[in-house]
Amino acid sequence: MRRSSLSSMIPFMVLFLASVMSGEACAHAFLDHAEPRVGNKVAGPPREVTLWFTQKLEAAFSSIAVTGPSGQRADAGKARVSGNQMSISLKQAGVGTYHVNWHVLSVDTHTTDGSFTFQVGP
Ligand SMILES: [Cu+2]
Repeated sequence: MRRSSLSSMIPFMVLFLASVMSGEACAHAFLDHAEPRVGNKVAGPPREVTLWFTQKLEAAFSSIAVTGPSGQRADAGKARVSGNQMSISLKQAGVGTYHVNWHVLSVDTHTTDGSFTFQVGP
């Protein structure tokens, strides 16, 4: 009885190992670079922020939120996705530190998120 229940589990163990191994091979969508560049300082407020990822994105489940120097929302609405690139327009929010928070679903069905800052000022 004990022996047969163990052998009946083997197909599931094989499936589990296969899914773990394929998960390791999966790249996810990580931030490759951004404009304005991560941690960088730009002279004037940019009209938009663009992020490039290591994989193509699913537009319906990918978003960016940008907050300006005084903590106010600085993005002007919905992010635009094209392939592995996502952009969002900015409102005029003055000089100081901007926080960019992103959340994406890549075409491999995995979600990733992260944040970075850039500075606006002389
Ligand atoms: Cu993935």
